[in-house]
Amino acid sequence: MDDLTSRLKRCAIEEGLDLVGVAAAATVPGAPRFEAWLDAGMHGEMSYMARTAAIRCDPRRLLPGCSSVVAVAVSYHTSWPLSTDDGELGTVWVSRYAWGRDYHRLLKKRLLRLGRWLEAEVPGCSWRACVDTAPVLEREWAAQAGLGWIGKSTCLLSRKLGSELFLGILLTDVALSPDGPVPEHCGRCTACLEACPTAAFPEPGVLDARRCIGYLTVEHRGSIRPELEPAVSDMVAGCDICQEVCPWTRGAPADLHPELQPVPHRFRPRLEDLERLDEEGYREWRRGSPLNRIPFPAFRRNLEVARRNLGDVTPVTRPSSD
Ligand code: B12
Ligand code: SF4
Ligand code: SF4
Repeated sequence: MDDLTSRLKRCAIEEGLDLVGVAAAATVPGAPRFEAWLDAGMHGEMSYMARTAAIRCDPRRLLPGCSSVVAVAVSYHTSWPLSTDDGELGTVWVSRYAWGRDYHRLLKKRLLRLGRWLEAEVPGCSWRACVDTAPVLEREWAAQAGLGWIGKSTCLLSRKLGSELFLGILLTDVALSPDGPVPEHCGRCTACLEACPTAAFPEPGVLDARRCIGYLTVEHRGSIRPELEPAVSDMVAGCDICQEVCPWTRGAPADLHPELQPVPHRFRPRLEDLERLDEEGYREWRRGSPLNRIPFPAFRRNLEVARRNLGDVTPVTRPSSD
């Protein structure tokens, strides 16, 4: 590894990023898999995925002259209860990724500082920081950069940190020393495939987004198909099950970042309290989180599904007998 690459990696760790690796920019090896996924319509209503397919398959189309892809990850794994643990009666589940601060902003800020550091070292270089919303296949690049492997759950997993990771990418025209991919360590495990409540994996490593609760509660507009409703259970924003059952995630170190710890009102909120929120109240409830991808009507739909699944579970306050 050259000196610039090792200093860049040190800077990334000092900025609060847990994992960092480098890949050489090229057409992504998984491009045919991605195209097959689109052709099968598994992206559902996420038409932006198909619209930007060509750019997603080659980062040099996003940053002309791109030579290196720096992939970073931050762990959001916490020691707080699992979605399948018994919760207090009448409460619902908000996915772990939305408990703390918005990861888009958090990672972007850290990546922007990393980009500025690189620019100070190599004046005139070009770079671009991407978190989630840019047309980049982030998991693929994280795997190419050796951060971990792509598991049967389709998540990027690290032996050190499990899969509850937020990913970010820094594209640059600076030639850095690439890391190679690491071997996969799923072995014979199939826990994620078996645990998925909506059977969203047509085969290991392929996710039909149209069946995923992460899609149905966040990206999908309109009503949820009645046959999938019971499996959505009490989940009103995202789903954690395929990661919570993963042995690598279960054994991972927890609570690495105080800023990603749950704010109390997003950990197992009471359904009744959420049902009372008007649009303004909803905006306040989700403020600072990544939940702005769920518009109010879709959130109300999620609450209605949870209400049908939970039934009338509001605890009754009885007059005292003494
Ligand atoms: C669209 C999207 C979704 C969709 C579709 C998910 C999917 N699996 O495709 C929905 C809404 C369902 C979703 C759900 C979730 N998402 Co999402 N999502 C994205 C987004 C915007 C694009 C993903 C994408 O391109 N999908 C298309 C598929 C085909 O691509 P892919 O999964 O990356 O697979 C490629 C490679 O993995 C490769 N590949 C797969 N297997 C193998 C095996 C081998 C051997 C090889 C060589 C290659 C290979 O082939 C594919 C084509 O290149 C990314 C951000 C980004 N810009 O990348 C976040 C992202 C993938 N999501 C993320 C998260 C956290 C989630 C949720 C946990 C949120 C939640 N709690 O509800 C769930 C997890 C569900 C799951 N099991 O994947 C994280 C993933 C972190 C991680 N550790 O992997 C990302 C990276 C966002 C971020 N910046 O942190 N998501
Ligand atoms: S996030 Fe939930 S619904 Fe989606 S694939 Fe994983 S277990 Fe299945
Ligand atoms: S649960 Fe098992 S099969 Fe699924 S991603 Fe984790 S190790 Fe791989």
